[in-house]
Amino acid sequence: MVLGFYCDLLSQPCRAVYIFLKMNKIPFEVKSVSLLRGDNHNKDFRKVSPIGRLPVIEDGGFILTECVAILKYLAVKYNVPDHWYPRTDLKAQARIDEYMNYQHLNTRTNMAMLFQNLWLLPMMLNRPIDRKKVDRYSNNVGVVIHQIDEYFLKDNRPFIAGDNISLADLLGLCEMMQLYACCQEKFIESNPKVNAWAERVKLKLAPYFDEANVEVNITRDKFMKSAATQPKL
Ligand SMILES: N[C@@H](CCC(=O)N[C@@H](CS)C(=O)NCC(=O)O)C(=O)O
Repeated sequence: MVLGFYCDLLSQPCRAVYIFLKMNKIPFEVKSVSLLRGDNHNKDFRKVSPIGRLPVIEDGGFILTECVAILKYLAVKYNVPDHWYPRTDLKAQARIDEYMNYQHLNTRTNMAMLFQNLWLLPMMLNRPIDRKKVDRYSNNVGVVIHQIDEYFLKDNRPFIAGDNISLADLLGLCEMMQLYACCQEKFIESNPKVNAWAERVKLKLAPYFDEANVEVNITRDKFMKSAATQPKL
């Protein structure tokens, strides 16, 4: 039975799993769940995952949530090239795990919250931007970019775990695209090391990176139009 992939490409971890599946030519069937429509709260989806969040995979009746667990499972099950999640180089594997543990409360939380406070919540709830929150998350995003530069890319490593792309780089860049969606890519572009890393990761993920980010570009266009109508963003 073909692998079922419950996803919405508006979601960063869904984009990461989608790109990984495509890059590794793993056959899958998309089961579209619209987050904007609230499909993830439907009874049918709750039967698949009572947690109600994306992404989810279903492999012959085996349901798995959480993008990190999903990516590791797929990497092992489909025996993908070792650089994604090395099996024998324990230190490289640990470096990838280290970033993936760091990412949730650092890269993901702060970039997602900046996006939500600058765009999603004001737009959906028709309310003004909460400047204090935007300032707080902007500040945190600056700290995260600095930490990625100083620690995860130290010694001028081209990628987080060394010389080749891994799950850590894939997840990291997919989360950072939330900055691009709300025109805050200055945080990446103003850091030469992180910017060069982001460009390297995009090249490695071509052509699926662009394919997965179509919705991000649409969101960015909408954000730019709305920003043009506001006195100060
Ligand atoms: N820790 C989970 C996070 C999953 C998650 O928060 N997904 C979001 C989309 S990016 C979602 O489904 N949100 C819907 C909701 O919380 O109602 C993972 O990494 O897979």
